[in-house]
Amino acid sequence: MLSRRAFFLSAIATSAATTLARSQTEPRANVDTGGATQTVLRLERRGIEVNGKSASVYRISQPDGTAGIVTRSGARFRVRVENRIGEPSLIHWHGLTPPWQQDGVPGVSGPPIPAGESADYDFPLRFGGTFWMHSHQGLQEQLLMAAPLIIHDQRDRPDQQQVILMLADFSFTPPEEIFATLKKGSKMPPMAGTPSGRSAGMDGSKDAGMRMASAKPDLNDVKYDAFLANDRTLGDPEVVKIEPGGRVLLRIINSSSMSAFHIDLGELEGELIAVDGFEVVPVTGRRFPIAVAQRLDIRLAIPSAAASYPVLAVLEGENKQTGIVLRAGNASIVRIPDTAAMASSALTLDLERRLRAAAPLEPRKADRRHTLNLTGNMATYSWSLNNVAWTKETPPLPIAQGERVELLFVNQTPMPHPMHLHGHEFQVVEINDQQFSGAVRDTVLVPPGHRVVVAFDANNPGLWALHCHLLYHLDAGMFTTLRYV
Ligand SMILES: [Cu+2]
Repeated sequence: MLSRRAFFLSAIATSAATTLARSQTEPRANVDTGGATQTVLRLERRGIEVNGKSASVYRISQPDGTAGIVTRSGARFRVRVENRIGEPSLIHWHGLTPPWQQDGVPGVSGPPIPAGESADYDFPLRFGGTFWMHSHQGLQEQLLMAAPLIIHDQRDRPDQQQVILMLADFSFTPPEEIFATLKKGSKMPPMAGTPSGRSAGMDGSKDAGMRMASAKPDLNDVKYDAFLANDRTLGDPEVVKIEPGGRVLLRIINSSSMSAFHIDLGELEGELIAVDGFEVVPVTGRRFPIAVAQRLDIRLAIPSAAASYPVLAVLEGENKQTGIVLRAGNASIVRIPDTAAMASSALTLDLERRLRAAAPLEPRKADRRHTLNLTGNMATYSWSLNNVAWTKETPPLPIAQGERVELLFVNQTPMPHPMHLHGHEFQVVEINDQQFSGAVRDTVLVPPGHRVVVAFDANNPGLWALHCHLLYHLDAGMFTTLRYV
């Protein structure tokens, strides 16, 4: 008799892009499929309250209500996704390196899961760290179709409490309407020509419509109604009990569609030990930038007196903030306003330049380099790579198995773009022509006028997405694929 797993693996082996085993949705969890446990993740609608108003959003959770997955390195990622939202969906395992057919990008890795059906996933987890999952279908991510994906490994210490902080931007306006407004040139000022080469020289035009009055460069296309930390605002923040004198590992995930933040640890000094799941030589500080889709692992040593410690995220270029409160002992909780005293600056690469991978790629000359000019036109809200807005007919960039590949991102627009490569971890090796052995990660910020080079080993053959992780830029076509099959 063919087990489900054997069926799944043979399906993968014998056909190409439509291989996800499908079955009718059934109400069951943790199905034992021949020795290893399968985790069920349900895509569902749910109601939340934001600023006293109710909203209908999505969730990715196990039957017991747990959002996302916590697992361990070396285990298999054995998951069934049940689509219960009444429309097609597909979930991407951000930062993982599955076989390409299980990567969760509709039209690239495979078709979306139809309403009422499910798909099975099964692949080994090569490494641990802080990852996340989100819909790659349409604009579902804006409606919070995202969840943590935490993989424990030998770095986890028994004496440290883990606290997940998931950031999101929220609007009561439906995402399709947000996108339509962005595309309506009338509401947007024309883009002020091509950038002069430095972010400081960019004179971000101000707009009374969708965009907030912004610092330079052009930031925050979308005017959001709220910024969420673990689904809540500072009006009613999550309060996490921690041990006075204890250790905390903050796992911060920026699951926002469009918003970057400065993490503000207040009076606590933190030690940044990993970015996008990969270890870095520790960097201590009280403020750390986090672009869209990036993750930060920050270790905190909590003083022994009872006290409460807000962990805030301040929107880049503005004073809006969100966050959670760590409460050590019976400290009182002070109400924190949702605006900071001062507007923050735009994110820079100052920290990125200082980061050093704890385990860098083996030194090696690149076999191939692809240049990706980040291009676009704000007036028509068109975004592209090398002036091509992606369609299914766009030819993939060629690479070959075994190669060391470099990607040079050149940002020719007045907006920052967080660039994400699927299925591979890369190392940041050059910023503005300065070479260094930077962080290993999966998403790198490319500010206006900057040139950033990342390197990776082509060790996971397939058809892979490469794109800006700002949701409306991605949807507008700032996307391409790499292929080696
Ligand atoms: Cu972008």
